Amino acid sequence: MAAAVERVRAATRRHSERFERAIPLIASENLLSPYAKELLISDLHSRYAEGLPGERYYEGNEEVDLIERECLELARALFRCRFADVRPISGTVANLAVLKALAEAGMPVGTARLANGAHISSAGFGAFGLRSVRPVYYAWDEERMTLDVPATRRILKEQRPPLCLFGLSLFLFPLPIAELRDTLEEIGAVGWYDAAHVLGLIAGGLFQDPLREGCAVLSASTHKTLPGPQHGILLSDSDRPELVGKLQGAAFPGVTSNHHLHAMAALAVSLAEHRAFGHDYARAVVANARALGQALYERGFDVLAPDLGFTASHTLAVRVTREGGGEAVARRLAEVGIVSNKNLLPGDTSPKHPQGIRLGTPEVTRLGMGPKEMVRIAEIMDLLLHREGTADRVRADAEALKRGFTTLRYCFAAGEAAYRYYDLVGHPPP
Ligand code: DSN
Repeated sequence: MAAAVERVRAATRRHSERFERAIPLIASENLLSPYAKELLISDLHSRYAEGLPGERYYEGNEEVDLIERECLELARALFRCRFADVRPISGTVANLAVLKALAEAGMPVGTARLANGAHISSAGFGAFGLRSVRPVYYAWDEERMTLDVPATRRILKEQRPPLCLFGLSLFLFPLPIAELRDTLEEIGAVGWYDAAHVLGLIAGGLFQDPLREGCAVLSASTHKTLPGPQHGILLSDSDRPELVGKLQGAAFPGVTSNHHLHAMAALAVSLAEHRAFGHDYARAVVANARALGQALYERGFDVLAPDLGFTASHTLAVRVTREGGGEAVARRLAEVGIVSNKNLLPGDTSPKHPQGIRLGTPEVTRLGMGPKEMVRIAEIMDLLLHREGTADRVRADAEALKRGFTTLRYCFAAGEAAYRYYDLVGHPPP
């Protein structure tokens, strides 16, 4: 038993040290601040608090009530809305809550296709399938990597889905919700925005403002461009109590029992930190993504949407057919310490063998990298994938670049080591 404990502790330490050396470019990942991280290992982790503040099913929740009220107030202020619920324990669970609240079996629900960047929640094997709703696919403009508005308008008028999901996991550009708003109103559809990827950009005022553009409800995870704990959130600015009531009932008891109080407390800290630093952070994230796109493009990479500056978010999509396809390229990059993921691109049919990779700048930006370092990352990728640089040489270059960037920015208590979680715990590291 003790040996198993040591094996797991040691593996976790090796994992952390690997990421300390690596260039982390997964668009959906980020680092937690020291104040947020300490709450994840607090006693809150051991407790239950079903229900809402002041209406619990367990005793001992006085401080939990205070934390939850604080978290809700921070969320409502940051996103300028009347309603927040911080009980979904992940983005997918938040999506399930929306489907439970606003959909029923057999209902047509608007969404993008997976190959055009939609999240697996929209799939038959995901949350849509679980709720037995029928996807109505929007038309896609491959050049602009967003919805084709006139064609989507026609589809919506024809199929009349009562619920329309806007949101992507390959989220390069804002979605044209304001342009489709009149159509949504005409067919009586509720607009639903999955902001998981771009939550921190929205809060920073950098992307789009879906609650003002025509979406009644927003769901999200809280650990991507919003650098919080792995958790979920629901937001709405609706003044319709029955909508809010349905969302609350879906969050609990619909799709959660306990809502992971340690993560909720960490989320409160992350929201407060984002109020202080979010605008500067979001601006730097997007500037870095555009700089990385440009630098890769100049080195012969097929970065999507070159005429539009590659991206307006934290994410880049690169077609790597010439370099061996998404699976091989993501693996070769990981072997030298550049961590990304293979990704479906428009036209792809096999999720296991897609033509793309997805790159994101949330984590490298949080560590203080800027456009100069984005050029350096592009040079290193070019060396590996176009100039036959040896793995050892490329790995050494990547590690040398990373060495100067292991402290966190854009948070209180900045400057702490980002990956050495065991420094926080107070007993000897494995
Ligand atoms: N799987 C996550 C992503 O990488 O986009 C979203 O849940």
